[in-house]
Amino acid sequence: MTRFLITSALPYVNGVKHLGNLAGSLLPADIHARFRRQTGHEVLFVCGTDEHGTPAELAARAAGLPVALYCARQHTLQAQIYRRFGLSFDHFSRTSGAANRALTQEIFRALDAAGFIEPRTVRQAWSPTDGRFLPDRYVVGTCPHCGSPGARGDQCEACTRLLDSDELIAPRSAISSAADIEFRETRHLFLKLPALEGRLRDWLATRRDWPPLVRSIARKWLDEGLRERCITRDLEWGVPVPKAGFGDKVFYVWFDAPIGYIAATQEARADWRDWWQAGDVQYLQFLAKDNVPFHAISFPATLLGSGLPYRPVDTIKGFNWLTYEGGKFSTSGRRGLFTDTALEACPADCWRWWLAANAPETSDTDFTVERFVEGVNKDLGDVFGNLVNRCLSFAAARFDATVPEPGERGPLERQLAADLDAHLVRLRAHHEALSFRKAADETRAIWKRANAYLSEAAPWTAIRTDRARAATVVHTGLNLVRTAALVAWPFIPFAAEEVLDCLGEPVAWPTSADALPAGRKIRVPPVLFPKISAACLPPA
Ligand code: B3M
Ligand code: ZN
Repeated sequence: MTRFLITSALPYVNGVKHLGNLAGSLLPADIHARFRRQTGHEVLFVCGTDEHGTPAELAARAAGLPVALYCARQHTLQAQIYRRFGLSFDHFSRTSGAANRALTQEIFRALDAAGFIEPRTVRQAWSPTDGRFLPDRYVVGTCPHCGSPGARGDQCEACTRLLDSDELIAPRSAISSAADIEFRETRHLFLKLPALEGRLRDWLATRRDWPPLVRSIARKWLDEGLRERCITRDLEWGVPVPKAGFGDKVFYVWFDAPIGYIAATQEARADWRDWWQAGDVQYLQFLAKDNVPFHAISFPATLLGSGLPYRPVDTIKGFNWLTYEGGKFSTSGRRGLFTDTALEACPADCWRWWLAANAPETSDTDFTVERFVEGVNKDLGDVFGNLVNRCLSFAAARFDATVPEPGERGPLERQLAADLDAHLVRLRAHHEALSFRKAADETRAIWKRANAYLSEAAPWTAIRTDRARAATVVHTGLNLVRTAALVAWPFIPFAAEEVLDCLGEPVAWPTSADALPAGRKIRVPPVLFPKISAACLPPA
């Protein structure tokens, strides 16, 4: 038995997340955690809100709340939504917690003592009106490249070019709108990534099985040459920098956020060291492709450079983008479907299924209402729901809602068992390979195989002439429903548990062998997946 430490990228605290955030990290991490638990492994699945940085400060300001209170509320809101989506975190933490502060400072001190931190003087925007230095995102102005008036000091959203705040034309403060910006010299701390390049390359060479998307992004960063990265910011909200002369600064959000994975474990478990420092753990991270450099390069470099015995990641599963009706999801522009509205429109299982079956793995996936409605109605309504319903209703009507005693199995049952064995081997391999689309395809194939058996064996016909044969088919069919629900469980846990409950069965990994004892009482669930239509969803 291997132990699995599983993390999903920590969603930014500012605002309810959209379906893209769910599809590209939270959901696949949950599906994998469920699969590993189901196959008998010990799993620790942690996540949390990423609460520091300028976006949180700015959003709190816009909401008219102190940033700590704003974060606390948004954390609770997100945690509730994820629970309703069935995300089975062992712990959902906050990077603004005491554990993360202490760990971040500990790791920083170790890096500093090892000589990997360098103070540097930089020119930075200063606002006399606000009486403070402005981090890049606090400076807005006209983009020097495309002339867009709303560019930020780190990036122009209109043309996506990365910027430095002193390149902006007519810069203003995002806090006060004051235009009297000056550029002054100030001292910041830099992580000497180039000095860690050798260790990073050696370590990366041992990560042989990374998916191509992740490997190529990591290699590109290395080959373009690592640069020293500034890890401090002039903000009040964040982890204070424990170094003389830098007491008025905090760490850059991307420095403390991944350390939050360790802090979350510390909060969750007294034996947290066993997860981060012992040998028998596989550590898997799930994240979208824009987060790969931070997880494949800067966080491992931070840990390696610190010399502290924290485990760098074993496997990173990166995802491409989910797009929305042909364009980008945008949190700031409120474009796309958001997790709270999605839950009001359809049950969590519908979203989970579609987003996993269409996971943006090898390329981007376009979400359209039409494709969603069609996919959900077909797979969950016509295939899975129909299988469960026709089999359980028939058993209820003709066998007194009791698992019948089977007679001798015929060629149909023998072929079915052989097919199921092959399906289950493939399904397991796809889950182990973190191939979510293939795992969903295989799951659907099992549901279809079960339906095909029932249609062929036709207990509703057999019962007219041969009750014993009908009993064998119904017995086989009920076991098939169990198998169908068990393979469904990582994807659609709510419906799967409802079905298993009707059969009186716990969650387990299925085999082709029959499990239901003759004589057990069963129940018929209400229609699991009533048809949905485009009218259920908010208009694009
Ligand atoms: N909050 C970015 C994101 O959600 C960031 C991830 C942090 S993971 C340590 O895309
Ligand atoms: Zn621009």
